[in-house]
Amino acid sequence: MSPPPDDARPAATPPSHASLARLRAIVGPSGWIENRADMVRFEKEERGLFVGRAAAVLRPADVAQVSEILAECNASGIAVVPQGGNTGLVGGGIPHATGTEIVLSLQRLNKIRGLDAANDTITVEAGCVLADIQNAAASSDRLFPLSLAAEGTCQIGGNLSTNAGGIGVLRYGMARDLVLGLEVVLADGRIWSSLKGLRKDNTGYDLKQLFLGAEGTLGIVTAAVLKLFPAARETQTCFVAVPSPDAAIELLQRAKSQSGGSCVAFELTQRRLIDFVLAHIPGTVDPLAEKHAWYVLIEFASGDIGGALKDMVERLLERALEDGLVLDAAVASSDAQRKALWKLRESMTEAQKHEGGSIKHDVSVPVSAVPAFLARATALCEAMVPGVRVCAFGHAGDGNIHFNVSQPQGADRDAFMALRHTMNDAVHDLVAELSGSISAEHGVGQLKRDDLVRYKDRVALEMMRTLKRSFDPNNILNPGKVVPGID
Ligand code: 2HG
Ligand code: ZN
Repeated sequence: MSPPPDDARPAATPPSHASLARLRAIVGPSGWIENRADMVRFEKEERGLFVGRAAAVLRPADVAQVSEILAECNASGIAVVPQGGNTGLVGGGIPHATGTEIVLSLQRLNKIRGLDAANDTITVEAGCVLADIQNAAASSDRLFPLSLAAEGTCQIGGNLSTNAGGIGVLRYGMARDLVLGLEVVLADGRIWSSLKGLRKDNTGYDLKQLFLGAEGTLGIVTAAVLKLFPAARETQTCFVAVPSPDAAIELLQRAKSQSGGSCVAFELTQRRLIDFVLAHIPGTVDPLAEKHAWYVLIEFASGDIGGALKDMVERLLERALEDGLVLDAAVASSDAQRKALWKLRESMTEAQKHEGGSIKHDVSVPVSAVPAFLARATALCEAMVPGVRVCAFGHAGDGNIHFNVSQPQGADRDAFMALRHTMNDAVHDLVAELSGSISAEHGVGQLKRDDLVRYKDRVALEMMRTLKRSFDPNNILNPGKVVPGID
């Protein structure tokens, strides 16, 4: 099916010298980058899959400057590509190759505006690095639970704009579930300031949800009020060998029902990822003496320090071992051991880069369908390209699998990557058959925009286009991203 025709929104035009001069005057010399060498890092994603060209990179110092920039761009028809830590994987923060768009980096809006411990909230600006927010929460004996491998670099504005997931979704939900209030600059420069820390507010539409996961196509998130949770007093982290994905899902059910809500992470991986990590990431060690086909990294956390959590985990693993759901397990007995277990998991993306081309699928299916998905998707890809090395891992506790496929050893990288679309379509068709989603947590960006036509409900797409046109009639906000049929 081809995308519906563009209904003639005005295309973004190259900025005139006069517009560029006005934009430069808004941000001043410290917020303006125009020379090629300094712009390059804002124009490409780390994997090199998306490489664009910007007319200029603007680094505003505050929300007032963001507002002035958008007012100018809206009046002059200049397209704006908002960007956070540039750790995305779908080309959402990368300008097109036309050189007509400006990149709007939010990195200088990096203040923590306040923390209300009694209300369990923190108010942060879009450019705050995720790890800095976690640390600020921890220093007030609180937890900000959004956690993902890029947390030392990614920025909260990007996390919210892509509705990031990560390892804590099972217990705490996605980024959109962690937001109580937002400050957003609209396409025409108006500032919508709704930085309330309320858990109950039934005064009509929940407008903030429109901007969460919208990848900057409806407005630019400049600040947010985020939920905090009690800090954990005791943590149990287990690296568990299981005979199959079916056993893993059965173990998940037991972990959830027997742990009184303390199961915070449940990450599944096949052995190949562990081999890749051990081969390429210095300082990593295999936690178990023997090799097994599948593993889960499970973490439990509790506010209680009485040892009950440890006892519960021991009982759970013992019974699962007796019942054949678990083959072997290592439980971290120190913070250093815990970190070593998580390092294995967090290094998986990096380790795959050393094994040549990788065709990625960030997909979700109902948790109950994870084993069937893994078996069928593996068979499908192995039949399509004999010798491919399936690297399936991810957040099985919430049904999100990173089904990445590494090229056969010694194969030509470009020839393998040329199969990307064919393989994506086959895997995504299977995901659709299993009532899943073709983008679980990495977003849509440029990569999956046109795939939405094939997989997303027609009425849903019509509503998305209606929203886009009404919030951004001149199509200046991240054009060509997320919403198919509006260019
Ligand atoms: C993770 O869970 C990230 O580690 C990246 O979402 C997944 O490499 C990937 O495809
Ligand atoms: Zn992930």
